[in-house]
Amino acid sequence: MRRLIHTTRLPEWALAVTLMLLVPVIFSGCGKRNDAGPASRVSIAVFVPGVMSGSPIYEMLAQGVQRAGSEYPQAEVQVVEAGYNQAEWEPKLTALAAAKSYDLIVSSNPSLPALAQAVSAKFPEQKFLLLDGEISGNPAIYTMRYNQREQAYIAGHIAALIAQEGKTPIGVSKKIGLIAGQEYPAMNTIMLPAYGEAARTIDPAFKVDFRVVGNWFDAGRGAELALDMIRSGSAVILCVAGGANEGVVQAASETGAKVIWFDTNGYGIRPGTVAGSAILRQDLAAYEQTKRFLDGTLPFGTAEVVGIKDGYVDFIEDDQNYIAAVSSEVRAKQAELLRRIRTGELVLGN
Ligand code: RBF
Repeated sequence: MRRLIHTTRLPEWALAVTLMLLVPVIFSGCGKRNDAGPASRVSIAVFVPGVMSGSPIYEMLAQGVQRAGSEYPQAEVQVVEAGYNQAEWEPKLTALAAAKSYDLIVSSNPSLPALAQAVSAKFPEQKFLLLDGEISGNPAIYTMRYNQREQAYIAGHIAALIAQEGKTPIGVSKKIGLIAGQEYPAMNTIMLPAYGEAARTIDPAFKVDFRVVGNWFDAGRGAELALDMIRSGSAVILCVAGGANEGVVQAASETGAKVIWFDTNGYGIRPGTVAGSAILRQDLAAYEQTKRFLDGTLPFGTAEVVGIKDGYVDFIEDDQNYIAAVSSEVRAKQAELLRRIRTGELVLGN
């Protein structure tokens, strides 16, 4: 492992600017340094491309890395929120690598591999562990991407079952909604198509109303889009919009519409309104892969894709709020789909 304390040729003002840019929000592992001295310390930065609050995928990222760090006395973990201005991500990531203070930078987002690749060209010694993205062949970068075709498929399946059953103010409907924070390749080419494809296995007439917030925080805009969708006939809406999800849930609960939650178990957020949770075990992935790094076994240069059979993508069926919100007929059909995927009877690809 590289030494934590080192000499740097950056002028003092550059260092000050770097530190200001990197507003550290959480420190953990402080005080856990062992007596062997700084040479044995391992410093890990969690680079959050956005903010954690309201985005379960980032909350899980930080939790997982911190949990791994807490199991190794020599490890220290620092979480850095890069904010919503995506133009600032590359300079901020560059500053983090330029500081030469971190043995590993951990992050999560489909846009991170390209950014890390650019930073890696300038700072080839900097190691990256990237989740929810994919790149292979760079000896400094390891990636783990989730099978989001499966995740969106199981979400579309339950959404269509509930819409078809018609126990909402709209009645029987062949239209389901999807609200995304922004358009990006994984959304447009994987999640949106899989969501509709699953719905059309329930009835080929199903259509998807797809709307985009334009950012990952505007709950007011999320609510507006959801209300408009409900007025146009979608009573079940999948939300993948970070902090804007809150507005979608609010609008749905006021109108009796249903929300399908993505990434974490969302039933408790608004019992009765949240009627499905298609999750990623990003906390587990972050924990396990950080541990592999700390054990010296993380296979840098490789890219893994994991899904339902590996236990990293799932649908939560045993939550009391799900059981109370969704009829036993719909739950039985959803359970049957999950069984077929888990046993390999239905292979969705990725
Ligand atoms: N998901 C979030 O929950 N919060 C975010 O702030 C967020 N920002 C993103 C920014 C970009 C540029 C991209 C490509 C995706 C972003 N996502 C965000 C979506 C995230 O990567 C993932 O696709 C979803 O969380 C669904 O698993």
